[in-house]
Amino acid sequence: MQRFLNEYRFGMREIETKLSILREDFEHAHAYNPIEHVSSRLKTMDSIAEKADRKGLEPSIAAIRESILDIAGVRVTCSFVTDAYRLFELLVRQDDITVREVKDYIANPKDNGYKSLHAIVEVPVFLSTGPVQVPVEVQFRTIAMDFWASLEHKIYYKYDKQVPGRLTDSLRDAALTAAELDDRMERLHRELHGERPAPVAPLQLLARG
Ligand code: 0O2
Repeated sequence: MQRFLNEYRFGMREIETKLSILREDFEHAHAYNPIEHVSSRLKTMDSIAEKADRKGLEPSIAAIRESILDIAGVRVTCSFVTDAYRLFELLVRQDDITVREVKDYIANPKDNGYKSLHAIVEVPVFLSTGPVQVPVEVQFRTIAMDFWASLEHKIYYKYDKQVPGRLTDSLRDAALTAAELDDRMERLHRELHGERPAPVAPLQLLARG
C-alpha cells in the first residue's frame, strides 16, 4: 500500500517542482511572482476507500487507479484570476504533461459559489521498476477564492453537510463579493503596470444588478 501511495507522492513532487521552476523563472524573466503559495495533500487510504465506496467502485487497486484521480492534489493560489489561467497554461503546455480533465469552476462557478480552475494532469514518474504515469489534481485559484473555499469547507463540515439556508445564501453572496474584489484588484494591478483594464466579467455585471 505504501508503494501505491508513493507513486502519487512522487507525482505530486514532480508537479511541485514544475511549479517552483515556473515561479522562479517568472520572477527572473518578468520581475513578477504570479504565485502566492502552493500547497499539496495526499488522500489517506481511509479517504480513498470512502470515495471508492461513494462512487460504487469495486474495492480493487485497479479500479481505484482508473477512477480516483485526485489522490494527489496540488493547490496553486495566485493573486489574480489571469495569473491562475496563465499558470494553468504554462503547466499543461509542457511536453511531458497529459491533461485528462479540466473543470473550470471560475468561468462556471458551482451553485454554492465555489470557484477554482481544476485540472487532472498525468505526469511521468521514473521508478526503479520503470516509468508510470501518475494523475495529479491541480487546483488554480485566487487568494479571495481560497479564503472563501476554506471558510465554506469549515461551515460544510461543522453542519455535517446540512448547511442552513441562511448560511448558504450568505456564502453565495460572499462569493460574489470575493469575485468583485478579484476584479477590482486585477484592474488596479493592470493600471499600476500601465495596461488597459480588462472588461468586467459577466458575473460581476450580474452581481451589480
Ligand atoms: P479535499 O479536502 O480538498 O481533499 P470527481 O473526483 O470528479 O468524482 P469531485 O471529487 O467532486 O468529483 O471533484 P471536483 O468537483 O473536481 O472537486 C474536488 C475538490 O475540489 C475537493 O476535494 C475540494 O478540494 C474542491 N471543491 C470542490 N467543490 C468544492 C466546494 O463546494 N467547496 C469547497 N470548499 N471545496 C470544493 P475534496 O477531496 O472534496 O476535499
